[in-house]
Amino acid sequence: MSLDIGIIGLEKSGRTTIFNSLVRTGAGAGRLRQEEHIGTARVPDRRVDKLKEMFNSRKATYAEIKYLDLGASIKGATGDFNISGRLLSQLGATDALLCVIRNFKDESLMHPQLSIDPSRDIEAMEMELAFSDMAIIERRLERLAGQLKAARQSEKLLLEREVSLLSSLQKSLEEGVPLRRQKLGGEDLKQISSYQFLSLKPLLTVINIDEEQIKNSAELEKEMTGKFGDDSHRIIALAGKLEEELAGLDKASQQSFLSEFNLAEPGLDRVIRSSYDLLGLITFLTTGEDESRAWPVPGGTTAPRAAGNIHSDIERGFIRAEVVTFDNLVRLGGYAGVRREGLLRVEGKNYTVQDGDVIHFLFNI
Ligand SMILES: Nc1nc2c(ncn2[C@@H]2O[C@H](COP(=O)(O)OP(=O)(O)OP(=O)(O)O)[C@@H](O)[C@H]2O)c(=O)[nH]1
Ligand SMILES: [Mg+2]
Repeated sequence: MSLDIGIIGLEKSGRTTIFNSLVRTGAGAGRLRQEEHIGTARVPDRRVDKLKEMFNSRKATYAEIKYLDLGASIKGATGDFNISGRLLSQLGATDALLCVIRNFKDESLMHPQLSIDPSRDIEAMEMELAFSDMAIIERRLERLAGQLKAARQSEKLLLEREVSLLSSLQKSLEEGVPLRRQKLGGEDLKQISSYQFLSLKPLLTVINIDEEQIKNSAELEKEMTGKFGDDSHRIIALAGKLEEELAGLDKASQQSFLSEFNLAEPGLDRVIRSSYDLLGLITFLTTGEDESRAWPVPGGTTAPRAAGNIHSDIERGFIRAEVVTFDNLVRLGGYAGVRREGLLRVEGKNYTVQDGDVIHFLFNI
């Protein structure tokens, strides 16, 4: 399953700094081109560590998210820059966007708008995404108008339906409602799935703050979330530069670093987890001598589909799934206890996998 998140933001907002810290834990980063970086981050999950310990697994494998730092900065709606060409097709292919907003002060580093104002920059980014979508819609509507003139009666209905859908999306965009906030039904979503609409993608805004602002970061997050956030647009404040240093330390030094700043966990862990939530993913787990592993699947995935993530043979030859919740498995100290309490469930092919299920699939091929 590919989970790709594209990083956007104004020039010098800290995108590469945050990218570097995010992918430090993963399989490492590489370059696509000059200034274009791609890398994976590990989704932290204590459940995997616990299973590895309980079952003496040789390795632990975590879910991973791919981040793309595409270099090209988005200049804001007032600039002369449009998201187009290579950048648009790269961003269009991602599952979600992460937008870095600068809130750190540095006299020696000019902000493109000359001052620090996160609300202004969030609005500008939203507008930039909306402009990109509006341009796509405009071009498509022009073409549709031409096609309609030449269309046979039987084709007309379909074309007219698309015109009416795109026109209503256009209207809402003009009123400042990003596509992700427009309650679109499955049919509509399917019809527009081939377009590279950026405001349709779930958005994670990361406000890049100074160390001194950490003590007020919860308030800042709350304020910005109140103004701009919702289920499909999460907002997190993060001290980018500090996180970059933190990511480079060993576990013990990290711990003392965190307590110095009164933090429960690295901010990056929250960013990664929020990315995961934003994508609507849940985790099921597998464990054994070989490996304890977290598997990301979209909420609502059935057992055979989930099995297909492990191997297509297991999906094809699916017989049943033996399922126990992670909490029960840990509480009862292993499978013997789980069986004794009757908490090992046998589920069939219509079972919907839940977050935290530890699953053993039975199959034949
Ligand atoms: N004080 C402070 N400086 C930061 C922070 N994050 C990034 N910087 C600095 O800001 C400058 C730009 O950071 P980058 O991560 O390169 O930003 P970018 O958005 O990738 O920039 P470009 O790709 O060059 O447009 C660097 O000198 C960073 O060290 C931060 O949280 N605090
Ligand atoms: Mg950069």
